[in-house]
Amino acid sequence: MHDLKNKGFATRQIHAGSHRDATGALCTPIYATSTFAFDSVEQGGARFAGQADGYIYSRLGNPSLTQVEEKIASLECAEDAVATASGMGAISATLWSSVEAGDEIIASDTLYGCTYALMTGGLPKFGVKVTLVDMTNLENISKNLTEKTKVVYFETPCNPTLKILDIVAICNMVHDYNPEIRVVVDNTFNSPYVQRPLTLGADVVVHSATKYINGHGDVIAGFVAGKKDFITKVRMFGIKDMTGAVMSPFSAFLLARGLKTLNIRMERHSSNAMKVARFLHDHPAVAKVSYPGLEDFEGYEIAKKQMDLFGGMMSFELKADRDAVAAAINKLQLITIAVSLGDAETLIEHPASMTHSTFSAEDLAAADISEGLVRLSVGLEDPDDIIADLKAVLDTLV
Ligand code: LCS
Repeated sequence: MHDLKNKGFATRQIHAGSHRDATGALCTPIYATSTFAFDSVEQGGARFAGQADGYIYSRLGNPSLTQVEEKIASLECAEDAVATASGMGAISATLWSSVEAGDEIIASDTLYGCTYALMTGGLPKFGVKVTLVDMTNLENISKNLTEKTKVVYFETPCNPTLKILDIVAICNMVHDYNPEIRVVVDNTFNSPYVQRPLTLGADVVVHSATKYINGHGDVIAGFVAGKKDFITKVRMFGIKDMTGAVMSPFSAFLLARGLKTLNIRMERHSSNAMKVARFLHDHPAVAKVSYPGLEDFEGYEIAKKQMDLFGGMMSFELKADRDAVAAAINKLQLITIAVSLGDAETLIEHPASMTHSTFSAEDLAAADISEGLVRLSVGLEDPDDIIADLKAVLDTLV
């Protein structure tokens, strides 16, 4: 294969991981096989002992998965990456590979609802202490660091409030305290085209590839990217033994197809979102818009520093009570009411009753997820049509 090391992002998103088989097929086939034949018992033994290259069984590796793993490693500027069955598979395999009973995790207080459930309801059952803090104030992290801290975990922008956390500042502070602490960043809201946390000091990146990486709303998938040793541990322990969260070859095929247009999609998601955010910002029915590209948004300066674009996600609050907010959302014609994000279709949801319904009332308040908060994943439709759909409904509220 062509040496891609010094090639641009667009070239790598298309060509990285592409290994032509004997037929010369342009696109990597779907290797629909659970197991792989050995030439002899001895060869099988050598492969299991890690002394010989080659595939063994598809829970440990498969050529369709290798292709997208190499693409994500290249795009995230990582030594290695491993594909998982879902974003939650990536997060849980990463954490099971990082902590044991008695260890501590410091996590952001604003997280995707199921990550929050894992942190507050799952890991503590196995003797892992998880402390949730507002990471916009570094002191909240530093005062909780102990010799038992193994992982510092956050998303930026955070789901669903779009709060921005300073990757460089957090990594420097944590690694100054102890370079062994693993800083894990969930890069789902951005994709590697928009932000590359490993180049900013993070140790591990996790993704729900269900979102922008695939981009077409037809797959559940995830990735973990980082140093080779750790990714091998996630593959051979976190996935093989602990979660079994292996990606299917068909999902890998769809991801390879989606990734070929990642840069173009992210450019358009971002330019559409900027237009929608400006419209919402100026509408009298809207109390507040949280979009990283708006100059009066609290996270704007840090976002400008660490994100190459401002992405397709935003949240906003209406000057209306919960029932009026729900009634307004229910009247939209083009925009679809759905969880998930990063698809071609514009999706809208109400975090307090949908994606973040796992949060306790106190934690909803701590994370600033109000009853009036609405989250919007701006799609790839004509921006004027997205705005017209919102305007027709918002105008009825003033
Ligand atoms: N991380 C983030 C930031 C997410 O938004 C999600 C899913 C996950 C991890 C988990 O990924 P999955 O296992 O679903 O591939 N977020 C969703 C959301 O906001 N609405 O529906 C799913």
